[in-house]
Amino acid sequence: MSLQALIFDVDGTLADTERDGHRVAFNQAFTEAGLGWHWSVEQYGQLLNVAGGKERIRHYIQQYCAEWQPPQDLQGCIADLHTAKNQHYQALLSQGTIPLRPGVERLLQEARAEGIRLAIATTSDLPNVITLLEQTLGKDSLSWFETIAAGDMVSAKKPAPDIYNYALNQLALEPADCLMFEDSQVGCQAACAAGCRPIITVNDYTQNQDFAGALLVINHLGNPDQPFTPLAGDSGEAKYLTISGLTTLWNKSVS
Ligand code: XBP
Ligand code: MG
Repeated sequence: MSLQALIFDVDGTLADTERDGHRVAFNQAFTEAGLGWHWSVEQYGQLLNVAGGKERIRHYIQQYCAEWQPPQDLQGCIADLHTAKNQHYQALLSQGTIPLRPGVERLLQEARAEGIRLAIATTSDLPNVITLLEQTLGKDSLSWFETIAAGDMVSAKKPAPDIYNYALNQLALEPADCLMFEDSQVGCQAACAAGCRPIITVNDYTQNQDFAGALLVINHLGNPDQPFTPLAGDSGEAKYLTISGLTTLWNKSVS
């Protein structure tokens, strides 16, 4: 048995898309719809506990908009806001201002060179993922991933394991054949519930969260000239994650 595949979360893991991407786009959609809603950087950190854009808007309405008179078709209203938000988000990505996180491109290339299969499991919608990948890694990069499990392909969003189960099913692999990469507590819970101890790369929004069950917690994947900071778990002498380092970690996790 050997490590077969790496499965990546997108938002917060491949790129820091939340604060300056999704959040800004949500606010643009709210303004455009004539709503007086504005999600600050701080408040958005709380709202991120609810995965999924439509689910997040619904949660916000329930928690913070007691005075607001909802339209008869609330579901349609939320869907329209979410569609508009995604258009703004993709326009923002197309400006090229949101780069991949340190070590992401290097590790993906290394995995491809060593025949390790790649997949994505995200709460975000597929067109958002496609735009991010094409913008940062080029059009060809979509073909690097055997499956891109995204958004409403499953009904229960993270922390439910469904999107990981969907990706594993598409890959025809067991959780023990894979390593999963996440940045958040809800993502960590989803990976654990799917049967895999994830590797966590934290960001500003998630650095103080609880990553019970994670194999390793670091600040980013690292690069030869940009070592990661270990936060929990055993990264040995490694300064950046390589396929060889991941194989060692994976061997320990399955033995
Ligand atoms: C992160 C999310 C998403 C995005 C918004 O997804 O929670 O909901 O904030 O995306 P992940 P959508 O970390 O799983 O990649 O608006 O497209 O849902
Ligand atoms: Mg994430």
